[in-house]
Amino acid sequence: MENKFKRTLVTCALPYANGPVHIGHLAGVYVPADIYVRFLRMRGEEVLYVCGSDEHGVPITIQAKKRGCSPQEVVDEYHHIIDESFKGFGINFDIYGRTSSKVHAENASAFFKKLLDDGKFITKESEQYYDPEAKCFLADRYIVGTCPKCGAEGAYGDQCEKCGSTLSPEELINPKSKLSGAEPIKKKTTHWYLPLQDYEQWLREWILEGHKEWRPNVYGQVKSWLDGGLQPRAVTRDLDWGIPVPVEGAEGKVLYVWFDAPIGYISNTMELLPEDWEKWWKSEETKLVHFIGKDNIVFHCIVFPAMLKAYGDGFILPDNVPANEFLNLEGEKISTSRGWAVWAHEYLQDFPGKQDVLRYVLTANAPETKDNDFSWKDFQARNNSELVAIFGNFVNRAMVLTHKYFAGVVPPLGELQDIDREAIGQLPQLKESIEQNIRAYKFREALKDAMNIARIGNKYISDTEPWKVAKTDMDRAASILNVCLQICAALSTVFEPFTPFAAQRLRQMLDCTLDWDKIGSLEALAEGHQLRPAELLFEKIEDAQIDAQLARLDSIRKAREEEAARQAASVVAPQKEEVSFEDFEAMDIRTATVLEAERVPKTDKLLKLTIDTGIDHRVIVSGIAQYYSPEDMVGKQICILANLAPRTIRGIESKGMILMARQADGKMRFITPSEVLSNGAQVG
Ligand code: B3M
Ligand code: ZN
Repeated sequence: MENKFKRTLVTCALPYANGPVHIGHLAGVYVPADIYVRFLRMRGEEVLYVCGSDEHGVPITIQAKKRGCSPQEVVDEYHHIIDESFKGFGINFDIYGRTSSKVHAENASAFFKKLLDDGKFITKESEQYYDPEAKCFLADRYIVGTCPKCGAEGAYGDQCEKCGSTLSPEELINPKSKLSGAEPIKKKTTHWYLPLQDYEQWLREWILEGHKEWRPNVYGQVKSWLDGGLQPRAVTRDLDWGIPVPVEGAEGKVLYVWFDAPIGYISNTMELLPEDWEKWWKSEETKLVHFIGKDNIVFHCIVFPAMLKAYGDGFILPDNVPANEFLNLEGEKISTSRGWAVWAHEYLQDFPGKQDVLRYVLTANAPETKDNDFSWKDFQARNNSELVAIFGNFVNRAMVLTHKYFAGVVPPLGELQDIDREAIGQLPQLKESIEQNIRAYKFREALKDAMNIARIGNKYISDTEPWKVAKTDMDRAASILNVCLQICAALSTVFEPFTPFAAQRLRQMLDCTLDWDKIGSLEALAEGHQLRPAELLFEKIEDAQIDAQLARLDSIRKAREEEAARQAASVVAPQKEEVSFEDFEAMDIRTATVLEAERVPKTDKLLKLTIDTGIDHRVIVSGIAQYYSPEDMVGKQICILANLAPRTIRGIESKGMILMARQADGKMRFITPSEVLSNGAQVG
């Protein structure tokens, strides 16, 4: 570790307690953070690992309203589910706190108060939407209307989920309050703002000059925010869920969730270490690293640092913010509201004991530099052809053969041959590369290095064939298996950050401990050391399990398509221009019965219908073959416009038109009287 630092404080974005966490969260934030923390700990460094639930914010209040319960009940439920999911994946924070805690309320409130007293805020009066029926101001999410960009109904005041546009409530067409359905009115309100523009120069120097090593996506986002010019940012809201603004007369106002949440990192540290927390937050010897997703970059690189800078008092700033891009699922954006996700807690139920597989796949495929895709087929392939066929297979062969020929005792190492030296000789460099990559937050690369050690082992045992050698030369077989077991020991250490459950099982089998220094040496396991029985490290994942997951996603996709079709069908065309009674009277609409029907040759759409109009038998050509077959039509009573000027269609004279109703999704049906009437009855 750079000698400037003595310890590392790792924070993970606080998940909103309004839903469970899914693979996007795991891949973006928690698995990489966990790899980093496990690695540093394995190297004997002092690390504090802090997370917790983010329990404020408008979506939580919306969900509570929907369910008819209190916001506290919503966050209690999800706090628990999320906490359990993390533990299930071996992500063991030193503290998993909550922003609804008393410690946090006091800390965030005091933080605000100090900034206020030190004159770090400005206040501004603005006009905001207010619900005159519910008698409260409306957060952007509480206002819905027609999207000005794509025309979709139900767009929110901050975003249209249909076309993805970012909106402001003023842009919505026909805005309505989600609370009461009332049309919102504009009302004046006062809020506190942090004048971010005052920190612009300082941010430029600190990040753009001082942290060119940050990931390009993070650095680039920061640069474009700074180049765009910073604006004062409101740190309070009119809302009844959150930490009350500690100012007299500010009833009905709370701290904005993005003001209180990052302070939550500090509060959670205080809760864990009431006496000792400042050592982690106010010492230049602490390296602070924020693991987050890309949508949180501005808050962690601009807003929170500006808050800490404004506060002063020795708070440190992040040394790095390794934000990931997004993970898609089967080619589509993960969406909590549409259910398009793989939930962490469901995975743990569906794939018991296979936490490592998901950790492995999410790391191998991590969206470190660009958005990436998770697919179940890839998940299965990586398990079956990498974890099982390479890592697991190598370890299993080495263990089983040692038990078979040497009663599970590490056999003696004889004179080394070139092939042995070559295999073992590659390990120190890979070990070095793993370390460098992890310290540079390149976890995909680090995992590749680790997997390469398994590949080396697997190739070595295949090339040396100790099961054959044992028939003629037991001493040589002993040497080969000794080398194999040294590689197994290396694997049990290098995989600790990535697949901690398997790594631990492997150490149990080998009866060894984590030992970074011994990787690549021939002394990780001493001759004569007794091994425990061999167990399989990984198991094949069968098609049936994958098919079940795909079927679940398919049903979500179908349900969504059906819903979209229903929505499209429910759109109603606007009323046409006014007509006079005489115009209507001029149309001769009457009942008729279809006598004969046939397709018009060489067309897809046309039927030739012979009908009894009560006046005559005549032919009408109608474009309804997509909706009705000739058999469907014969005998049906319909309505026609009888006096439409005749037209010749495909050489057939058509006299009149069948009345059809057309839905917005294109579906058409003919109009029929509610009971059979005599033909030629006039409609009007
Ligand atoms: N609650 C996570 C999110 O945007 C957000 C992070 C807060 S970290 C201080 O999903
Ligand atoms: Zn839109």
